[in-house]
Amino acid sequence: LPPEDKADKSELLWTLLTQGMENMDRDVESIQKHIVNHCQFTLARTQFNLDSFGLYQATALSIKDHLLGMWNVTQQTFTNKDVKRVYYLSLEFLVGRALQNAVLNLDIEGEYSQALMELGTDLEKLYEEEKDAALGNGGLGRLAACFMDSLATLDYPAWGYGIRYRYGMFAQKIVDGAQVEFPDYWISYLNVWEIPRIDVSYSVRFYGEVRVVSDSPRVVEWVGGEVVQAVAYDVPIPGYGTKNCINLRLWSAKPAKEFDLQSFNQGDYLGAIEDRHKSENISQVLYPNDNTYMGKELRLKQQYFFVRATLQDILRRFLKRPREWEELPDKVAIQLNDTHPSIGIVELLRILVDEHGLEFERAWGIVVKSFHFTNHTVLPEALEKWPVELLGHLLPRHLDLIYDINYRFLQQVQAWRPGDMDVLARMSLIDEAHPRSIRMANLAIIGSTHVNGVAALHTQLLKTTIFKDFCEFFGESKFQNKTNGVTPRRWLHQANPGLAAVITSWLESDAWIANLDELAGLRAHIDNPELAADFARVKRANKVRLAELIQSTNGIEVDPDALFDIQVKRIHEYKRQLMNILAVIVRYLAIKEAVAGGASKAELAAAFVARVSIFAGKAAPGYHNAKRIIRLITAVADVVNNDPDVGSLLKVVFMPNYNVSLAEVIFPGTDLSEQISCSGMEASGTGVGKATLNGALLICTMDGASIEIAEEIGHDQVFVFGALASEVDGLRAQVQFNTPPDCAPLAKAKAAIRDGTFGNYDEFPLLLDSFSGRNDYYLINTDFESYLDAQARADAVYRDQDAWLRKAILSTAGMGFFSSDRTIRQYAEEIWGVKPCPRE
Ligand code: CGF
Repeated sequence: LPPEDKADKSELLWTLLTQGMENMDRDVESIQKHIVNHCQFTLARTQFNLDSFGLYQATALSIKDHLLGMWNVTQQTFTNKDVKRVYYLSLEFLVGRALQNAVLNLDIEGEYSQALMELGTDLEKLYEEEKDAALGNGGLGRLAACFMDSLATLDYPAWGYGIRYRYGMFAQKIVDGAQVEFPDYWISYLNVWEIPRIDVSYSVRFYGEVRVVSDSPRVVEWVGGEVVQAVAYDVPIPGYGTKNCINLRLWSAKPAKEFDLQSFNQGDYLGAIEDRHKSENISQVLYPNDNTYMGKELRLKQQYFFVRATLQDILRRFLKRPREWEELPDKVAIQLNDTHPSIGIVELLRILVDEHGLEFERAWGIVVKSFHFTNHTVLPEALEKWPVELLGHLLPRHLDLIYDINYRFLQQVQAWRPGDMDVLARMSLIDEAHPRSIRMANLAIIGSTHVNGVAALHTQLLKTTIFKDFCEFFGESKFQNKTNGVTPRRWLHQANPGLAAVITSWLESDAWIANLDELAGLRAHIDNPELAADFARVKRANKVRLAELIQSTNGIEVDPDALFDIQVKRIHEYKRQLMNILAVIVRYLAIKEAVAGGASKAELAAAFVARVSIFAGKAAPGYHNAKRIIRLITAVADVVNNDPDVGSLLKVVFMPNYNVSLAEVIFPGTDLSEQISCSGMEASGTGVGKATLNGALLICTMDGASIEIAEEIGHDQVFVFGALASEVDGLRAQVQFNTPPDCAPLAKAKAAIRDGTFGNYDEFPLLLDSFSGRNDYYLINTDFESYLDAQARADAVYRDQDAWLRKAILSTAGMGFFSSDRTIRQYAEEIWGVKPCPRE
């Protein structure tokens, strides 16, 4: 709908705007003019000061213009057709770089390459100029980014909502072998992809008090406190093979006017400026914790700031036409990415009751029908709980409403299980233990229509363990599984152009890019040695590229013909990078023993498969054991890489600053992908999908998505080991009450650490103690020998390159199911009830 002051504008302006919505020419000459225009008139660069970064910016700006044309028509189509929309609410979007992704999705790489070549530069070089948008920690944030790509590609009427953090995920440097964090000021230069929407801004209140306006009917208002302003920044998200372009709206905190005026009027100029900074703090920094919850007030502020702005925006759009509130769930589906935005449930209730005068039960019915909730973890330490006092101080009206919701809910529970006080205590929104706190997962469950886990095992565990009571109370149909997927556009088409070309040529079509199930067609050629040769050639080239990167970042020379064994992900005890490095130590000691025993070079080569063990990942800054694990890896690397006895038989590399762009180089160069979490603890894992899609073989426990991947690609392709999730509790009890001694290889590896083989660092005894004997919560000792056995099986297959390549091809061929397109289609059909809406 046109703005109110349309009448002031001429018909001419209106006609031009309408015609001009999408008039971008795609020929080489027009592209060149467009880029140069941006150099001159947006960036004010001349031939004397135009550098590569400027050219990247101008190129990206010209691509953004293409996207905006598409974006405008897409949004107009959604509005005109008045379709049901889905809103994906996530405090994290780990997007990475955008230029190459947009160029490929628009299918305009050829034209841009030529245009830039004639201008004397190289498109590929410009790709490298872009900084990663790292507004996320790991799997959860990257999943949100993959989902945006799929939502756009499949033409769903969708929007993403998030926070425009000024500082994204910290940059990691390794200084003297240890992780050091540096701020990632990613928007320090013009962020070409975003459109600041000064016309879209909402106020958000914190603190203050609840005043009763009337008792019957009961009307209250929330007043006082402080108010900040949320300003929208829009990021266009293109799909592949479609002219739809959807929106990612990120909120930035700014001081609110009413707040400033007050201070200025009191003559406190400097105080007012200081307060401006305080409000801006809300969107300053992404909390760098993955799988652990941070009970900090600022974090809750971020969460509320985010949902308050988002819900106002959603409702404004909903109310553009006259409607009944009951229509909200027919027009709007809100997906909560974890509990982080779950205070939104209470906020929508508050808006309906306090601002629009709906009666509680009526409002609650509408709320529950509008929300859906994804859980990403069963780890108790990751489940968010906000102290009652903190929440009540920051959001006093919300605490009232939480008590109301809880009271009504517990009455139902009581009717369901009369007299069962334990079940009441477990299902209550309030944890009565000190300090009393609000269980956000319980709130998200009772405030949503659907709850889903992110892999089959994980969903099963939700239903039978942490959410068992709720599953029995609400019935199984509320709890669904939506196994995670990854977008084949970024993770194969973009990251691995060599393999993409091979696949396209063998399938005689590139339809797999939009329909990953097509990969299964590779199986028809499995016995053709030429396909294997193609796979081998591409893998080697990708390993050479990775080896060059290792040389330039780590200064370590690695042999591209060695087996590249890779574990890249957040550093966490349950993911067991520690078990991996301990096995590397075992291998190192075995090589040393063989050398000491007089083995010749030929004998060594016969006994050991040359390996490069590559690690990358960030540790949360306050997670000491994770940091100790990094320290151990770098210490082992120092010794192993400089030991002349070992030579190229074994290299250990810790690549610093793992991020999306680095992952795009690592996965295509992976031979063996380590997914070795203690069973039952990795909800899904998403790196596993990226590696397998790129033809890596899996060494894994039966955990998370690995289970389903093994089923799809065939168990023969996978090196499985370790305890099953169903055995873990029993084994832990055994470790506790009847602690077994360390198995021989583990004892040897530990002894080598203790005797200073890898240096005498204070951290090492602490690290060793943390998982020794009864402390072995992650079952390293229990699983160690079967892990070594799986590694030996991997070595044996690697020696037989034909067998290895066959497994690699079958791995890629079986990955159709793990496209995020499949996941999103399931969400759309089974949870949201939204339909594709290609633009007019
Ligand atoms: O979400 C995770 C990841 N660490 O971000 N969880 N959280 N929170 C899980 O641990 C992964 O297993 C999962 O793949 C990912 C996305 O669902």
